[in-house]
Amino acid sequence: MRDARQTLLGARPHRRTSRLPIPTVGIGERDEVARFGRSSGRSLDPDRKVGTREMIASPPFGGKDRIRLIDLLWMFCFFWRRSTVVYRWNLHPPAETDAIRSLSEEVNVPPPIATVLLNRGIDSFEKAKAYFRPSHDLLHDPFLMDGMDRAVSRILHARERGESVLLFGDYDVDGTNGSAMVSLFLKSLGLNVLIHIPDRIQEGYGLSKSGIDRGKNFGASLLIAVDCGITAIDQVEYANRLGLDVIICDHHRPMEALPSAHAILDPLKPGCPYPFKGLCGCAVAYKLVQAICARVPDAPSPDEHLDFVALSTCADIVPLVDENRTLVKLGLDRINTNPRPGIKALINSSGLRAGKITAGQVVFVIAPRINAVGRLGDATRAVNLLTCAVDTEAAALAKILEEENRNRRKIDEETFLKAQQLVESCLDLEADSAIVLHDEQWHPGVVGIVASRLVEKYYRPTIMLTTVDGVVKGSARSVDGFDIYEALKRCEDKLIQFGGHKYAAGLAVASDRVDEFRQAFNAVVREFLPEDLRTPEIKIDAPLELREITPRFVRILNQFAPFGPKNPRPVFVSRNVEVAGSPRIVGKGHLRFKVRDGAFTIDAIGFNLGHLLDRVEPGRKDLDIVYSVEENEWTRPSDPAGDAVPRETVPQLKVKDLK
Ligand SMILES: [Mn+2]
Repeated sequence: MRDARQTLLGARPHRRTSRLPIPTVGIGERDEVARFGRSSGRSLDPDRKVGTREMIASPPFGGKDRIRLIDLLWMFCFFWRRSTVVYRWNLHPPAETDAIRSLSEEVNVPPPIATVLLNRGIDSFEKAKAYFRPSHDLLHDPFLMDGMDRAVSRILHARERGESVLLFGDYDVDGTNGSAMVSLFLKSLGLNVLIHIPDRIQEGYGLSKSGIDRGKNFGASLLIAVDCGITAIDQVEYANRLGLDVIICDHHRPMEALPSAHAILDPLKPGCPYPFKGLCGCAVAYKLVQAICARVPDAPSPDEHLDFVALSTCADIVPLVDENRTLVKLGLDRINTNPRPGIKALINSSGLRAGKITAGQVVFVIAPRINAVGRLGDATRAVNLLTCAVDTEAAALAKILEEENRNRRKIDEETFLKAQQLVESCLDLEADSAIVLHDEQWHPGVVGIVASRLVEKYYRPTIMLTTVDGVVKGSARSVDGFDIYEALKRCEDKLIQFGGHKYAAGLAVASDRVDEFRQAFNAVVREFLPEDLRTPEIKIDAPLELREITPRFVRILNQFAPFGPKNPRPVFVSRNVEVAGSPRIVGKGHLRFKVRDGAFTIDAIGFNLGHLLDRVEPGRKDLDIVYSVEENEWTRPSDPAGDAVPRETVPQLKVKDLK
């Protein structure tokens, strides 16, 4: 029962709307666009603004023209549909029935929830309690981190002697929050602090000699690096020569040789016995703060800095398990009950609702704003906001971030369109396993974000390169499961420099070796990217009958938050459900419909799934859907914004795919 109109609606190219904030990451961070957003398939004209309503309301063509148009649309639809990314549905192997039953009874949750818990390694009452009620006692002893003793003693020594400290942070959320936190903390101990955040374009990532010189002129005799430094062998040497001791708080992978720092805190350092390896840079610095507080009787509680740790942990896309989950939970509670002026201002200026901030909002709304200033200019502007103690000043500083984020989005959009043209015109999408693009004009601040968006769209390891001072530099982003750092390592002889993580890395190539590198990288990806990682996967926790979605079920599911990598929102599959009512397209290509199971009916929304409209035929009874359960909150439009407004929440299915 598809008429031309519905085919047209269904065939509309779709993409993530430009209004949705795009997560932004720098070197060494995992971008979660692919995880949170939808792959948009291969749209031919993504910025098509032809409103479907316009076309329906005024068909300017009749007779022959009309047939031809419909044919064209049909061909277009066929081509486009064929090239849409297809997902693998991967159902988690079911746990033992006995285990499900006993955990379900012990924790007093419905069996499907017990199944999800078991999938995540939570198999006892104690573990479930720790999971649902993360608290301070789950934080590890900071002194388990190798080098902690030396770091603490050196800082206390600096305090006694009234030394000045140079704080050297990275320009992303992790680095700026970490610097803001350590700076406020050291100042509260009475130390003199200068923060230096390197300029992304002039100085690049990590410790720089010019920054060290600045610290020397300030009179610093101690340098603390936050979220960088683990590979800065020459720079640490240089600082030592100038008479600065160095303490490194980092979480990036060390190389074989370590810098000659006074103390190195990095859970990934070989031999470091710290039990959790997934901390972000700011969290490593927080462990230092915690350790100092344990040694100084009059120190303020380290808790007041957990808001910084929560923002960094969410933004840096580290796994939200173990200690990270506790840090984020406690930090978000703080942001939601007692936010500091800078964070409050940022929440207000970005249009979020204070008191309800989630990990997802940090990733998609707050983090891009903090990152924007470092992408387009001086990231110290973010530190100034984060450390600001006065509400009115904070509001003015937050405006700057808002403005720069708008600028960043514009550049990002233009770069993406250009990159996309290059892919469509120069690349053989069948034969090329990877994408390596270079344009001298691209803004170095956005190449990482654009690489992520290309991964989302074309689903293959992607490198975006630009030219800075005659050197070709850029960012690499990977697909799920493929270690792009290792891939770059295999092309090491073609590179000047590279560094980062499994999913995101930075690199520099000599300008006359780009083609050579492109071929080498493509060959490595062709050889080492297994077939099953070439299409995106939807991980499904458990099958579910729709009628099991009771208000209590939804309440328990919400307690799985904060959600993030390694702790995603639970995903269920329901088979043979009935389509109820009349499915329709809403917004920019989103699919809205209802599904029914006996007498139970529930709303469903599929973001960017408008092209699947013809699969949800009204009355169809054998629809298979994969979804998470979320609450849709309604505010009556006539009510003024404010917390006293009565709001209704209705559970709905957020559909990820359907068959
Ligand atoms: Mn980091």
